[in-house]
Amino acid sequence: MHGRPQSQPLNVRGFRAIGVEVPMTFALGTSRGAITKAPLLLVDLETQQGVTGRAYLWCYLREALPAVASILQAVLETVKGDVLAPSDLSAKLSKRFALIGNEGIVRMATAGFDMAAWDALAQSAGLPLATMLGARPKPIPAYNSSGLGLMPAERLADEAEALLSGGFRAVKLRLGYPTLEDDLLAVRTVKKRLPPGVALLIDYNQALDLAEAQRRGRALQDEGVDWLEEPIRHDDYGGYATLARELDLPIQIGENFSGSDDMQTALDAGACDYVMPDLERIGGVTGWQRAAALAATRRIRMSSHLYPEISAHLLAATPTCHYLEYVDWADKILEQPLVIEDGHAVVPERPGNGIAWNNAAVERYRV
Ligand code: SMN
Ligand code: MG
Repeated sequence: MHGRPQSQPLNVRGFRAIGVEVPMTFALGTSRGAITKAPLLLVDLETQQGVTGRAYLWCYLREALPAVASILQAVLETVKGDVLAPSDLSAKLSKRFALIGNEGIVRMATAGFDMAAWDALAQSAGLPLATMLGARPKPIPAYNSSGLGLMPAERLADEAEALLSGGFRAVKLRLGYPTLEDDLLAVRTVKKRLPPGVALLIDYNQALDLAEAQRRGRALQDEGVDWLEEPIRHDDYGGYATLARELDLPIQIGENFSGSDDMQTALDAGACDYVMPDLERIGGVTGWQRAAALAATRRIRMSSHLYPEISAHLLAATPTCHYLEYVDWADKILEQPLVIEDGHAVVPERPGNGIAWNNAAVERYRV
């Protein structure tokens, strides 16, 4: 025998889960309410061999942190001692949780386990996660989504400009103001300040009904925006199909796909032009790969939702890679935050997904 020693399988030993609330540089006003602090559950997956896999879960509400941590305990009871084989354990866990349902916080917990499991595997192989999935780390086009929430129009232009530092050539603006005229004012205010060639993406966070989405969509399609995200309730795929047929504006959905089955249903319905799955809802790295395969066979452009650190690795291995959604919301608790260069995410070359905690910051923001 020559070359490297054979790698050992890893076995699940336990979890550490710590809830933090990290102040955000820019408050995020959405049509569903404002967020000023990022409620993150930091997950350490310990293996019997001493390798620790890491991931964080964006929990939307502070109150969800202990709930997700508690489901992680039920995950542990199911997989403790098992060989760390994410696809196998994803099947085992979905069987275990079939009665409560593989949705919501159950899905978040199992996805967090899956993400951390892939990190541990990549670390033990000495490879960046992207390479474990078959790709070289490469620069991923990113848009800055860290701000531009709903706010008084006079503050929008300065914030749009601030979001361009790092060389971003795309930003996302939240809409869903009380009237179409307010939405148009926000778009025009931001467009006026953005240099030519910078893409503007708009996100309604499900604010409208179908008739109002048709009306606002028709008005917005002449404003030079590059996608229209979640104008109506996330699972109304019939309504989305109508919008996708009628509007010239590309329809973007996906942050609420619960597993790749939802994505398949949406694509079968002709609900959208682009997709943007969210790691904790699509089912972690394992679920993402299934979604990426669906997008590839249908030649649909695929972007990420949140989790820029892990998503960068995944998009490197996604054949129809479109945009990485960049947010800086975890930067303060990471030892090495994701680097943006010339508007692109730099996929780190270090083994694993590249996540390590800044322990002093974790103590400061712990809840
Ligand atoms: C969003 C993300 C996270 C919290 C609230 C809203 C938004 C997005 O839908 O796509 O960034
Ligand atoms: Mg969105």
